[in-house]
Amino acid sequence: MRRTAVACAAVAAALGLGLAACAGTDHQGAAGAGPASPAKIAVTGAYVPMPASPDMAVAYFDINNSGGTADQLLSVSAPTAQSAEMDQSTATSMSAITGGVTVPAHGSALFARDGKHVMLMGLSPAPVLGHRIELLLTFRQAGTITVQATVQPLTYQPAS
Ligand SMILES: [Cu+2]
Repeated sequence: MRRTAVACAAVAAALGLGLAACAGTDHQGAAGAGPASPAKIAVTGAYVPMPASPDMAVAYFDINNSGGTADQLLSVSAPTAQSAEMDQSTATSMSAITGGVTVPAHGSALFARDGKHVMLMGLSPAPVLGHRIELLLTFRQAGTITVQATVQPLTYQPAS
């Protein structure tokens, strides 16, 4: 648990968020509250910066939960990639995310530059500018959601 808390703090700092964003499921079922509405997940703004190498790329997206129950992104895969892995970047390195990514009730989780990302390895066919790469995001509550990530120029910055 301690490791989780430390990693969570790092994520919050990297994203410029308060620690409240990492509260996860801790506050569910508060006394007096009715049954929470189920998690309702939407994934938007998915893109892949045009990679320097043809078979390895990074994917970013925003996950929003408009429901009253936290959800968790458990894994990501891509039909055109041999493997996909969720990673957390820090100032000096990156490491695989283990244990999933929590999407708080009425909250969001962002995969963005200098933060969380999905590594796509063994891509075939190679990414083509303007084409789309299909991603399958599997959530604990919401099940598997299919997302089309657009291949963008390397310097692309999403509108915030
Ligand atoms: Cu990575």
